[in-house]
Amino acid sequence: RLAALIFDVDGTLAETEEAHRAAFNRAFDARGLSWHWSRETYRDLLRTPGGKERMRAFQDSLPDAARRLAADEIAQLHAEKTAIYGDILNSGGLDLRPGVAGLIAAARAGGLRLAVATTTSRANVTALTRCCWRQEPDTVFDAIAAGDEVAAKKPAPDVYRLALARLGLPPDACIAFEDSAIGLRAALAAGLPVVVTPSTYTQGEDFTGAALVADSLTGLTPAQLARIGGDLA
Ligand code: XBP
Ligand code: MG
Repeated sequence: RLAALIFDVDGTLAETEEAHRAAFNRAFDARGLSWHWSRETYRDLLRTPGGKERMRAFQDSLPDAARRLAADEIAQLHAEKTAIYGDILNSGGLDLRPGVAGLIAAARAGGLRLAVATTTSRANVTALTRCCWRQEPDTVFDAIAAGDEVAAKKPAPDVYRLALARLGLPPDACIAFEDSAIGLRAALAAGLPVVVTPSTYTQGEDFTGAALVADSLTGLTPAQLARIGGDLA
């Protein structure tokens, strides 16, 4: 029986990646680094989930003569990026994707529990719920599992397993919502049925194994979701 919905954040609740990209570029500029991530570069870099991991992958792709940042410098730069991302969301300009607010409200009214399983940090979840719901994350969600709390980020199932543990529920009582192939693999590996709404950066990826692939969550009801969960259980 369906008991909870577990949401990815970036790309699923909102189209956040352009705000992330702007925050990375501003952090690079503020440090005097000559790094700049265009949309095309960022599309490739999104194959590496996690901001610190993404900066490391980018650095590894540079010529040998380029200046290398040590692990603690990457961590510091990423903390600066997170602060800038918070400022960007704080100044508005980011909306939830269509259907998200309605589904979350209907699920809550129908007695379902709500959770987040994200690669990004809890600080960025807070920035998003304040920006889009004008509420604290613990008011919107019953459980939050973030990438910096687990040993392995998506596509590993760890962050979904942590969300399930915090909900105290088995995977067949939940449905995961994702926008990317990497996130889909993480949720499937945790045994969850998955609804995929591709985002601007993940259009055309391989969503084999998804219970449903839809343009948006608009019009999706808890009753339809209970059937999706039931069919797969
Ligand atoms: C999102 C990500 C994140 C963000 C940046 O993946 O990969 O790395 O791009 O966030 P998903 P941080 O939607 O699959 O969770 O810089 O905070 O890591
Ligand atoms: Mg995502």
